[in-house]
Amino acid sequence: GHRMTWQHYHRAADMAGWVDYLAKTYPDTCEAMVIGNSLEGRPLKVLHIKGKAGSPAMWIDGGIHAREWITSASVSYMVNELCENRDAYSSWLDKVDLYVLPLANPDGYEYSHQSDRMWRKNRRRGGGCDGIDLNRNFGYKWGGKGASPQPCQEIFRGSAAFSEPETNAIQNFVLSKKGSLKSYLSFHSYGQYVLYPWGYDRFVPPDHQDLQRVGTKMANAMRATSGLPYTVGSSAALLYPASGGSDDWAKGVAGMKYAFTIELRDTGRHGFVLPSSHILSSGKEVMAAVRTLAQEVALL
Ligand code: 0X9
Ligand code: ZN
Repeated sequence: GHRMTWQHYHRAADMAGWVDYLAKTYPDTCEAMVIGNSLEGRPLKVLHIKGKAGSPAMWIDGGIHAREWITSASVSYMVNELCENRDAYSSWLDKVDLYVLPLANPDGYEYSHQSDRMWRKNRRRGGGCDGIDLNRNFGYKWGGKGASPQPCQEIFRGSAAFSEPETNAIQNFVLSKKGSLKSYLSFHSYGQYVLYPWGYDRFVPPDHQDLQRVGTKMANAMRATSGLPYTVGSSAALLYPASGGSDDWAKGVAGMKYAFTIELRDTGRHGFVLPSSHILSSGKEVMAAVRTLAQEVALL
């Protein structure tokens, strides 16, 4: 059969094949869906981990930024664990529907394996420079602070909101489930932060106290598994203003109360080039964060 190890980082085709394997092996609880294709034609594979009928739903993604390998590996670890050992998690897993996209930017991810380890954007071909920052391409306050109109910048926003097939596929899928989706959780690296909107500027939404409370619970749960500290706060205040992010769109347009970006480890020693020996322990942190958020979503 198919086996995934957590000793090293896997390639895009491997990760997609293995989402299919989980769905085939656990058809009652885990379902594979293709929500679209990347620019270069790679499938955007979502694993639906089913709860009881009518449960509130959660969206989770990793790998929006190509070089942030730990995010896709950790999210993959989580879906593997939940599908293979479902009974151990049924106390909370029964109460939510999870839709998980471990690799949102497969083209960029492959490019970061084959050509440029520090690649961030997707692989849209441009006149002078290639690539669009998918986390500046979502359609809430698109083109505002911290996003560039210049193709050669790392934070190039693209020609219009949702101009890219990767962001557009997420938009279409999320909007098609607008009634049931209650949370949006995007995994990035690095820095060890739990971030909530807004990212576009230094304001907070009216329910920011709920976001701070749930964010703190997630950070505490992550720390309880690994000992690593995570700092909680609103994006623009804690990091920098950056508009067109997935989390802002999830809250501002798609109407999800709990929108978070979690920046996984580390705090800069290795940065984006985190050794693969961290996959297992980072995956357990991701599990803890998702479990904590699921318990809150179940209460909504
Ligand atoms: O700048 C980003 O897109 C994220 N940091 S990263 O180092 N992974 O690139 C932070 C995004 C926070 N959310 C928003 N600004 N909306
Ligand atoms: Zn990122």
